[in-house]
Amino acid sequence: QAIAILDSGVGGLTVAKEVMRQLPREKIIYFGDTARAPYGPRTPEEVRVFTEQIVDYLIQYDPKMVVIACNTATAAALDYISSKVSVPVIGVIHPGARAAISATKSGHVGVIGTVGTISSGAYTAALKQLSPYVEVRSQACPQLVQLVEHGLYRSSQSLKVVEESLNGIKDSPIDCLILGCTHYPFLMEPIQQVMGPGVKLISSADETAREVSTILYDKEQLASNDESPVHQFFCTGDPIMFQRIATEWLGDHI
Ligand code: DGN
Repeated sequence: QAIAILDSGVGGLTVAKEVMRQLPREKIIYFGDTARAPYGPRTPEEVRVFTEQIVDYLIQYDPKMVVIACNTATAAALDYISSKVSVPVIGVIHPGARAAISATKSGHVGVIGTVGTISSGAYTAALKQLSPYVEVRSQACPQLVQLVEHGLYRSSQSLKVVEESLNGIKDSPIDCLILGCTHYPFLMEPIQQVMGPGVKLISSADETAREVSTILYDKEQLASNDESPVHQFFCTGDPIMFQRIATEWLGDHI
């Protein structure tokens, strides 16, 4: 049985890569809804419907768990999807919030994400639930996802777009910044350059992969095969662009 991982596009590959690193025996079925990305500007209802369609598709493959590797879809649909399917379903917001709370020293945490994620207030709620006195500064960065979906994250244009997008948060007194969109780790370098060395960037990928591992361990469902698993990838848009980005990011031909 595989672990199903889904996103609006290539962003969830940042989570898939970490799951592959921490759990190399696990088979992954990845779904990127590239034809309908970005999800950020869509209404929560629409994102919920799309997420449900993808999960219904993936459930045919009988996965042992589902990872909603998209913050926008986590904010809009995690509770609904969890109540619908019988296997464990996890999102990326709580793992990201946990990682930030353990990293911050000053208690001032920044969050960047899509319009959908930031306006849902899901990060602020998750952070305050863990640590009531944490100060949260949030900023929506709607331009960044398309940079990644179009394969332009290594282009000279990306630093300029990142600089503009972070204008509202770069001078705030935070000591860590949650990359609250799974596409953003593709832009780790320009984001770090703009924020400066004093701000630690938090990707929810590591912590999410750890949660996958804990759940499978507790349920005694960790894979025990000796041969390397063969992963499967699905996308709804241009498969050539998806394959190019996935191959580059995962460092392995897919
Ligand atoms: N990668 C997704 C997220 O984490 O929110 C969303 C990107 C998008 O579709 N806008």
